[in-house]
Amino acid sequence: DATVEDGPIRMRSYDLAVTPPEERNGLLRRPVLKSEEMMNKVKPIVDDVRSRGDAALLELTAKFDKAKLTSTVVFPPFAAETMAVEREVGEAIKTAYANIKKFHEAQADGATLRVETMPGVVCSRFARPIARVGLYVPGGTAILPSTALMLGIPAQVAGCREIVLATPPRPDGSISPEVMYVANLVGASAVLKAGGAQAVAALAYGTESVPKVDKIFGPGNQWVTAAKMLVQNDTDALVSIDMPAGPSEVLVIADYTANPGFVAADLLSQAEHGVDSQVVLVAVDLDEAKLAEIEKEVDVQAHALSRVDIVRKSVSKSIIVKTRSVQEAIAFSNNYAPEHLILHLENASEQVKYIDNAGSVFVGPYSPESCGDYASGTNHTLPTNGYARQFSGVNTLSFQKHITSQEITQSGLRGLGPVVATLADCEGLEAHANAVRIRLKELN
Ligand code: HSO
Ligand code: ZN
Repeated sequence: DATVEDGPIRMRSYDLAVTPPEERNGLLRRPVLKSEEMMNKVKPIVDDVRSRGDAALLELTAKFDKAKLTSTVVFPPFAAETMAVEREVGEAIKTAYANIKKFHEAQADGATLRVETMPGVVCSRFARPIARVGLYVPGGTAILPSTALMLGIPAQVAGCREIVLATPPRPDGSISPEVMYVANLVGASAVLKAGGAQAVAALAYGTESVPKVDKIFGPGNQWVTAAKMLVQNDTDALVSIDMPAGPSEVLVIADYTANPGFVAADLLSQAEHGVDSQVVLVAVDLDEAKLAEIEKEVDVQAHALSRVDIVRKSVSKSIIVKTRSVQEAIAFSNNYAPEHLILHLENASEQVKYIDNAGSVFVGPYSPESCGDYASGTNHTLPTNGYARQFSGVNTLSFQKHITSQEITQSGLRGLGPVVATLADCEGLEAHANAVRIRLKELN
């Protein structure tokens, strides 16, 4: 990019107390995703892969990823040279793998829930893995083996039978060895060398070489997100998705105890993801000197980053919200419902009980988001765009579904049957009532 700009890298400030309500609502809003426009662009791609399968996939990969492939899927055992990573990186991946696995194993629902609701009426619930899952690992400006870990480990822990990992190939047709290394660790049953809407379509419908899956997971750009929404709505595809994904976000709440360098570093770690990353600093009764220190740190640290051009764009759209109290700050955060929430607060752990909406919380000065992004154990595939109000991040249960069952004894049916017959009569559904009465008659 030849149009590298210069000058300070700064956020815009708002004082919440004097911000009129409409503007205050504006602070909570993320940039509008042009979802309808994207749907129209993505539909022909999805349809093409659906009808022409591998041929379409190969053409689209040549067009969008500039990779000329002869086949799109690699099956295990993966060739050693495709997974060759530096020793230090391999060790780091293994430690991250162990932590993430430990946390996600603890989430697995292996127990059967059994409740006798009335004498002789036993209701149960048990979990089963989703058989075939597709994991989308974005390409683009960064390679993301961490995303392969975050999606692959819960799939493996849940016991999914088929794990298809899709990621765009590099122009030479290869996949980064780090991603292949993780694919192998998590027991991927296939690696699909494709990205964007075409990869999502291949996972949803299957092609001659790509196995069809039952659920598609993972973050992605607007094309990927639109394609996921599209296939989810097609009953022919019979596929579900993890969550509606948008650009990554962080909201940092900082009070007088906050270390300005730490706060700035946390803001920038999110800002470097992409030009559309959302970064919000909520200041709790900070004096101008402290705020100026944080802003200076943002500027200085940003200029030292290799991704300074990305950061410049995302920071310029980011905001500082000044509040008078922790309560006011947390209320704002709960309304914003950030993907990541970092608490640079005195007694930060005491405040967690007031957090109602957030994808993942980072408590205290020594819990940077980076740790959750890579290796502490929590998942980094989290709800964005305010969806933390009603969605959880990806977790082991995302790869399982629950089946309920009931077993009723003869005496149980004597007790429950009349209740059911009455309700069936009330709904005018005679056959339902008969299914009970025919048995009650036999029992008498
Ligand atoms: N912060 C990103 C995840 C990530 N960070 C991957 C580094 N690599 C979205 O939660
Ligand atoms: Zn990150």
